[in-house]
Amino acid sequence: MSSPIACHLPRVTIVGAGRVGSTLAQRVAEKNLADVVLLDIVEGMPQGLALDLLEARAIELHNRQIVGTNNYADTAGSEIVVITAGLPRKPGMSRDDLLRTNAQIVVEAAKNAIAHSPNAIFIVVTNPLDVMTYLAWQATGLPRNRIMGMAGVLDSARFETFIALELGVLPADVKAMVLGSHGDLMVPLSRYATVNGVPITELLDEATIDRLVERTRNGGAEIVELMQTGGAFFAPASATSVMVESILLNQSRLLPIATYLQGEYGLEDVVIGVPCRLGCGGIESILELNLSDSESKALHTSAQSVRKNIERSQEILAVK
Ligand code: TXD
Repeated sequence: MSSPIACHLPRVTIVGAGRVGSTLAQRVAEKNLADVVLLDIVEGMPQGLALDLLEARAIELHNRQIVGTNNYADTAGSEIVVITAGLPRKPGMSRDDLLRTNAQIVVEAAKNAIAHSPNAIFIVVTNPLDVMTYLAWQATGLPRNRIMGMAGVLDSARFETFIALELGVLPADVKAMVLGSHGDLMVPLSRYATVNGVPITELLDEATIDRLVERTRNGGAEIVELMQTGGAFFAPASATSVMVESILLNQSRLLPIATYLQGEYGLEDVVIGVPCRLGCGGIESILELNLSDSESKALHTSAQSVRKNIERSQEILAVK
């Protein structure tokens, strides 16, 4: 046999092999999208998860490589880096404490990852999402098209789910977009939500839509309340895998993505969720929708709260 040709298969690094990270690793490998490197600070854990995922390959019928590691050198040459590393908020921990802890983790992860994968596109998942994406953008010095946050795809999927449940229709037939920050101040755009092109305003009364919007805003908290220990991870991993797929397969999907704004929607120097076209170069363009006064006001209120937390994070990181 002649010597094998060296093949370069796309590689996705996932920093943080917790519930979102490990579920994402499974999705990426089983969708046959890329080889996966799972990195965590806990020794042995990502290695064990990688072995478990490898052992499922014969059953799931794919041949993607999955490596678990504690060493950034093993992530070298990744096309995509997803950052899910962070700590959950523990009892007695203030929001500021959480901001400090996760800011340090995300900044360190972003710097280490970019050092080994200078051409990667970064997707941040760690909360508070919009602020962490801003910090990772700052830490890497990447152009804004190559670093983004995942939240809107998840929040939109939740809105779509609640609309589908209410109407008794196939969830895949429902299309909706949620903009703004990831939290209480997110901006679900009911005016643009449809069931196979039919606006939901034709199908549901205002009070019902308001109820579904409220449930969407509370989507993460509803799951935390039920589970008691930790939060959602299946849908967050699915939402992130859609972004990974759109980049690797150059699908140019129009998705709500947390991105650094430079004047779009009248907003500057802030990261917030807006519709973006996502392809192999990262964010290809930002779509500026014609928002109503109340939608625009809600987006600005959302951005102001992110801006406040960005400023707080700068103070925290400056002190250390
Ligand atoms: O829509 C969204 N953006 C979100 C965000 C949806 C769901 C979850 N969201 C946030 O993602 C959540 O609030 C957390 O901030 C992250 C990860 O959530 P997950 O549920 O996966 O948390 P885990 O299971 O606690 O996993 C975090 C892992 C854990 O294994 C830690 O050991 C690891 O992060 N960790 C680190 N890895 C590498 N390097 C460092 N420094 C580090 N510190 C912790």
